[in-house]
Parts: sequence; C-alpha cells; structure tokens
Amino acid sequence: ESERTWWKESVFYEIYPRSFYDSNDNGVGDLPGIVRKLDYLDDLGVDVVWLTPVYDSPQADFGYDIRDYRDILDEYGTMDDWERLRDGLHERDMRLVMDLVVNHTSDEHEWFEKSRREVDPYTDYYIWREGDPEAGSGDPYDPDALPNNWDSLFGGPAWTYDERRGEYYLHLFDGKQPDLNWRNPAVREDVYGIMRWWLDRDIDGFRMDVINFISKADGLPDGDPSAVVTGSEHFINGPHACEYLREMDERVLSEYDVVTVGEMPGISVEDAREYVGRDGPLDMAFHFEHMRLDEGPDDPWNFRDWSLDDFRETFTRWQTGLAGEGWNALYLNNHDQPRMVSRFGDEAYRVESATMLATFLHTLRGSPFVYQGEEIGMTNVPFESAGKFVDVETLRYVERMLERDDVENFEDIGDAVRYGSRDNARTPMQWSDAPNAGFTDREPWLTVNPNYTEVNVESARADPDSVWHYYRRLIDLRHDAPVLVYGDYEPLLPDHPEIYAYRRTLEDVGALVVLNFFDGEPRFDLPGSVAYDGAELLISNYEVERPEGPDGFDLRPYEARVYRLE
Ligand code: ISL
Repeated sequence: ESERTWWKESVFYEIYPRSFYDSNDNGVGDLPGIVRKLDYLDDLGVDVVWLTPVYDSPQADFGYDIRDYRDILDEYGTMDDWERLRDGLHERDMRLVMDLVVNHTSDEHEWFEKSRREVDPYTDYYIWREGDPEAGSGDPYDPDALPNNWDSLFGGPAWTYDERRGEYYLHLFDGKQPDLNWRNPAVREDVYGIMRWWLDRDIDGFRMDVINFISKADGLPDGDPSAVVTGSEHFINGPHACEYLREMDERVLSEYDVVTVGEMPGISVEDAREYVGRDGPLDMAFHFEHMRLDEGPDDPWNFRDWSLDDFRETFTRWQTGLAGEGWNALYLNNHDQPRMVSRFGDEAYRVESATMLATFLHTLRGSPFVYQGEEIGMTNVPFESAGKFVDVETLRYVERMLERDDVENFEDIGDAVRYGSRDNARTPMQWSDAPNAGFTDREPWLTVNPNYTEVNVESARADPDSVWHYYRRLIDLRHDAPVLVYGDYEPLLPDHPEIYAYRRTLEDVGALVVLNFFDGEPRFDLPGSVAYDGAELLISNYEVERPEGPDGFDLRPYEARVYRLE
C-alpha cells in the first residue's frame, strides 16, 4: 500500500549476536556486548535493530533451533540484559525486532520431548508418520521405508526415525529441528502465546523465519524428484500458509503497532502480493530471487556468474510488482549469504563496490536491511581448510560431497564452499586492528577474517572516505529525502551491459540514480526523458567535477551517483 508509516522510513540493521561483540571474553558475542555498542548503532543512524535468535537453544543451527522461547541462551546473557538492550535502543529512538522461529523447534524443546513420548496434548505437535510398510526389509533405516521422498534443505532426507516413538518425524532443516504441526490448533495457540509474551515486553516487531513453509500439502505426497529440493512444491506456500498468517494477524498482530517481515524462500511477486499486499497479513517479505542468480539451476552450490540483465530484471519486477500494492524488504546479504562485496561487487575495488551497492540498497522503493559488517565493507573469508567451517548447512554439504566417487578431497569443492558458505557472513565483527579484530580477548568461536587489520570499524571511522562514513551519509540522505523512500521507480537504459540507472519520482520531485556495476569506465548517456538541467548531486562515491557535458558523463569503476531532479 502507499500509506506512510515509520517502518517504511526506517533503515534496519541485522545483528547476529554470536559474532557482534564479546563482553565477557569467552569467544562468543553476547547481549551486554550489543549494549556496549548502542552508541555505535546510533552514530551510524539506523532506526531498527533485528536481532537473530538469542533464545535458549542447543545451537545446532546457532539459535534457529529453539529449546525455550521464553528464555535467553546462557552464553548470551539474561532477560535483564535483554531488557537493558531493549531500553537502550528505545532511549536512543531505535526499535527492536525479534526473530520468530516457529516453523520448527529444537528436538530438545519440551514439546518435542513430550511428543516423542506421546504425552498429550503434545502427541500431534509435530509431523509424525509411520514408514512405508511396503518397503519390505522392515528396517526403519532403509531409505525406501521413509514416509515420502522429501529432502531437507540442508541435504539428505527430511525424515528421521525416532526409536522411542517408533515413527519418523519431519524436519525441513536439520534433524535437530523438527517441524511443528500447524494443522493442530493447539500449536497455533501456543505460538500466539509466545508472540504475545514478547510483544507485551514492548518489542517493535518480528522477523519470521521461513514462515511460508508452515503449511504442508494434504497427505504429504511425494515430490517431483527432479526439483532442486525434492518435495518443496508441497511445503513452500502450502495450502494454509496465508490462512494461518491471517489468523495470527487477527488474533495477535492487529493489537500491536509493530512491523512484521516474513522470510519467504521461493516466493514470486504474485505470492508476495498475497502475503504483504493491500490486505495481506504481513508488512514485508524477504524474497530470494536475486540470491539465486549465481546459483546453478540444479545445484545451488554449483555457482556461476550472475548477469546484470537478470539482476536488473529481477529488481525491476519486484519494484514495479509491489508498487502501490506492498512494500519491499531490501537486502544484498544477511547471516545466510556470502558477503555482498565478494558476490555482487569486487574485492579489488572493495570500497568503491561496497559504496555503489550501498547506494543501490538505499535508493530503491522499500526498506533497506543492512547486515552487520556490511557498513565497513566486510568481505568473504579465505578459510584455510575444511576444519575452519562450523555451519551445519556447510558441514552437511561437505560430508555429502566427500561420499561421492568424483570428489577426492575437500579442495575439489573448496572454491564453491569458500564462496557460498554461510560462515562467510558469520565471522566476528571487525572492530579494530587489535588481536581477534577487537571482538574478543579469547579464541573466537569462528575464524576472524585476516583482513581485519585493514577492514575494521576503528580505521573506517577515522577515515572520512570510508565505507562507514558513506553509509552514515546515505542513511541521513534517505531520512531527508522522501522521494527515495516513497517515490515511484522507473528503470532507465534497460539494456545497458554495465550501468544500472533508474529514476524515482514523488509528486514534483525526482531522483536520478546512476550505478556502474563493473570495473570499466562506461559513458552514461542521459536519456532524453530526464530533465537534468539544474540537477543537484545528492551523494556520490567519487569526487565529481562540475560542470559536465549536458547530455551525459563518464563513469569510473563502480561509480555511484544520485541526483535530485526538479
Ligand atoms: O541459508 C540458505 C542458503 O544458504 C537458505 O537455504 C536458508 O536455509 C533459508 O533461507 C532459511 O533460513 C532461515 O531458516 C533456517 C536457518 O538456518 C537460517 O539461518 C534462517 O535464516 C532454519 O531455521
């Protein structure tokens, strides 16, 4: 919709607490560590902090496997620490969004412990099935005996046999993350209870983990075996997903002034209109179409080059597809994705490409989500060996590949793993050039990127030309220029092989955004439709000498410019 609200005007900042700042020197980031960095966030100018899960959890998926929704992980601190964080944000006029992970729980959650033992009312809290009796061998570990052919998103079957109950349970992610049975009204009621518990503690919204996976097709039929993830057509945007979210909205969300962002792998613009359109139950959705552009069509780990044509086409489709209908959640990296500089930019032009991509992120219609470290141009990590990775998705992939005859050792797949592993995003935040990047005094839980001696907050803040200062100016600019928030989006030069340019328009104010996505020096020819006379340069990542020719200008590698048009 086109109504004006606070969350559309906000810049969001995602914190992965494990890697943000370690206050007690045990090698793991924590809540008091974030509290110490509140002034840092305030100085940067962001409006909303999204905290990835900090709840009690055995950490099989670093918090996306929750054991107790109403408690904080000991390593991260206490509820009192959490309250100090919330209050510290609110005192600085920032808001706090919590992660809601309710497609699945940990297998150590009390509900699952009871469900395995068939203790009512928990017997049907999860998705239990008997094996296929036709399978013959009678061995529950025989792959033919599984209830259906669905894959886990982390690889391998989506079913694990539980000896205690003598049945299989469904897990779309790791075996330690059993899927909740949303068909059971008691499950939904308990989820709403958890939400109210946090909302009553004065949070400002939820980011909802894989929330379009909560409804599974009737009868859990076999999936098309040629799909990248077998079974996905039966659980992505399942038959009741929207209905459950509407119920959640009516019963809970509508009573609070909060923002909701659904993480929704596999959604199209049309799907998004249902979830976040005019009457949709949620405010924004993270889609993944731009995250697929460099993944192989059959194997996501088989990376290939992305093309500017596809990139522009994807963003344009979402910009125009939600115009007047819904609101985009804009991101180029997060805790699950490679670093944007190493993916859509260029490490050889680290500062130029980080600031160009930042300009893109902050000048589209939607709310920008900045991921920790992005604001100093952090990059992917040159992991020394297989032993340096800790992420469950990465480890499972490496395990599976090493079982294959055509893979002899880790280095056969090393490039793909180094490029695509989620651990790239999760190495400690680089605060200074002190040992361990000033993140901790102890051995950190995950390798520090060796480039911390050069890429760190302290040196970035001391250098007016740094990525950090550019983000700060860009965030200010977005706060001061409603055209960049609400303006219509219109692509210019739709076929240019190197330049991505567009115009934003709000009533009689326009903005022209010109981005050189590569290391060449193409000429930007001003389209006839753009009235450039009197244009005012709002921000750029290079010095711009005026005046230039009236009908265009030459760009330098990864140059970005934003003009205000009258
Ligand atoms: O990470 C991915 C690609 O590398 C995705 O497949 C990811 O698993 C998917 O986007 C869902 O992510 C969310 O749910 C997962 C959790 O591991 C992720 O960290 C979380 O963001 C399961 O809870």
